[in-house]
Amino acid sequence: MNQATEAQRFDIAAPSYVRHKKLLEWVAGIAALAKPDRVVWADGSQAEYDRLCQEMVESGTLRRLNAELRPNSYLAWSDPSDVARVEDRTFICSDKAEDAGPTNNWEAPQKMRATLNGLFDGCMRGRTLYVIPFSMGPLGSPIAQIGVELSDSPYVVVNMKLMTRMGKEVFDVLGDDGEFVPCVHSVGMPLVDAHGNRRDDVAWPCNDTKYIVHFPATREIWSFGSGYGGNALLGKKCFALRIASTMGRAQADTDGVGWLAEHMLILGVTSPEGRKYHVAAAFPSACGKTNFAMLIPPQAYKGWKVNTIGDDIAWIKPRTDPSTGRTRLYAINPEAGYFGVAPGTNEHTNYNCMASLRENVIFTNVALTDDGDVWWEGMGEAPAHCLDWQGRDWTPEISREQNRKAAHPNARFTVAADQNPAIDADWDNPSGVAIDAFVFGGRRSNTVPLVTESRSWAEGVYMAATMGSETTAAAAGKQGVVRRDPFAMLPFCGYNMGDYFGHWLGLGEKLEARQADLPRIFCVNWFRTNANGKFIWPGFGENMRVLKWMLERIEGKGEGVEHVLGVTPRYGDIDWTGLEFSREDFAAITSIDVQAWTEELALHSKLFDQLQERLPAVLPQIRDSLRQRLAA
Ligand code: SAT
Ligand code: MN
Repeated sequence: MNQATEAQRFDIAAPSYVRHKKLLEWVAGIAALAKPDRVVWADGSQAEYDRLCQEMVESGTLRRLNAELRPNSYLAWSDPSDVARVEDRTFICSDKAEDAGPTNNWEAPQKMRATLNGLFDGCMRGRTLYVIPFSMGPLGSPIAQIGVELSDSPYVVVNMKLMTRMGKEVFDVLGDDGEFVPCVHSVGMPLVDAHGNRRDDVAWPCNDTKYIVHFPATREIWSFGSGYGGNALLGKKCFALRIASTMGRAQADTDGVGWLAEHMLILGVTSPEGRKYHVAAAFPSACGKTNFAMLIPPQAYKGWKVNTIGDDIAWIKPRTDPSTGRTRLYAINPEAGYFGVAPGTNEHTNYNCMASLRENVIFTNVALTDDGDVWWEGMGEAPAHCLDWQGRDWTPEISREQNRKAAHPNARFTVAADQNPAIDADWDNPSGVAIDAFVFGGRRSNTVPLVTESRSWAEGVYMAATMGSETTAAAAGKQGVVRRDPFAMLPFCGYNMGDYFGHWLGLGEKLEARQADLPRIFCVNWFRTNANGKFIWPGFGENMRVLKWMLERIEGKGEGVEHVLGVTPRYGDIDWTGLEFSREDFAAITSIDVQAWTEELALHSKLFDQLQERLPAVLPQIRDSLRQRLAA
């Protein structure tokens, strides 16, 4: 706020409904620093959305798609250098390096602030600074939080409208002095230099220098140089995961328990008898998370229903129901839209997702067909000709000859959640839904069995902490290398990962002491392969069979056997109605190989060594007891 005096000269044109003095000063300070031509306060209306999209069509940032084939939808092609989150440019600037921990990039806050002040000085010259008020979670929900993003990107404004509850109603919740998370974003390409020389804009402005910075102590986010996804839509990974995870942990210092901000989908599943359960599940990227969130049960599972509450992020808090006296964990989806990967999505793998994308969508980096619609690899039959995500001619022949994809592998769609035909009736419930089970899943061609229920909360935390994923051929690096991704949170935890494990353990312990009904914890792996490298488990809707077994366990009816890692179903414990799946195949995806697990436990030790300074002692103890069971 040190620029506030200079800012008094700058007209930030605040509407009369904004009465929050600290917020007004902050906007004035950032405007004085970044020096935009004007300040525009986003109201979140449809008229504003339509106007900004039209402006971006005129400036070349967006293309309007064929109004008959894809009504009210747009396509953006980014700069080829700005196509994904930049983890190596993402910083957690806690006061002490140890609080960020060995898995995060850290720099001293004072040093980083100096860097950012330099980068942001004049970075919006010639552009408009948009003030974007948003709520993560239903407006006014006790679990929700407010953020305000200042951005010079109209693409960010329209995406934030789809992804969050964005608009002027947020100021009613905020009042004169409510708390908000300040988020500052610039694409980092001023249109006027310090001498007043003007340059032409480009379709996708960005900067080779990129910084995605979090200050946990002051709960601030600063992002420079990228207009893409989680780098720029600051409500998502930056706020809802990195900053919110630190908030949930800090709350434990006050109330002894705290809360959780997790990289989890939330689904509701209803049995034919009408019993409803809620599951929160964490998977690293490229493990079918969106498909699981929108699962369609197999035909033979008559009367079973799966509905989506969230596809990516869950905020989870304990609450005691006054009518029953039961303490449980309740979850909300802090987002209001999906920013999902397009390639691979089709009517067969994810019907509900495709149905969500029929209209009112912003596509980014997919291909444009000759009739003005979109296409991506895995959507269906390839068009004879289209323009690829960089606007170049593309045909199946060119693709074969030059090994060139039409859509970027990280091409995305942005769409409001309420377009999902399988949206849950409670997805917008300010109280959240009571979680019955946590599911953790990695991508492992061997070693990890189809499904295991942990024997205790602490063993469940152990399974989640040590989960891993094999790199696929598409990802850089060698195929089949296991990368640890604890809780699928490695790039998203805003503090020391050892402390994060401690927070999970502590929360469970405290709630157990209060006789709370804690969710069961399961670990799954859909990806075991046979000798030919083919997946053995059919996955997709058939995952319902595993889900059903979990629910039976919760109801106290499900049978299973205990093995080294926990409890697992036998062949006869799964309902196979409508699927031919052999005992041999089942044995292949549930077997526990002593040699492989001995090596696996050694890899767990490597992770523990990395985190040793803050690692809760119980985790290596659990590893040792697993080792003993294995040897027995
Ligand atoms: O770009 S996002 O961070 O929103 C999505 C992702 O990379 O997981
Ligand atoms: Mn994600």
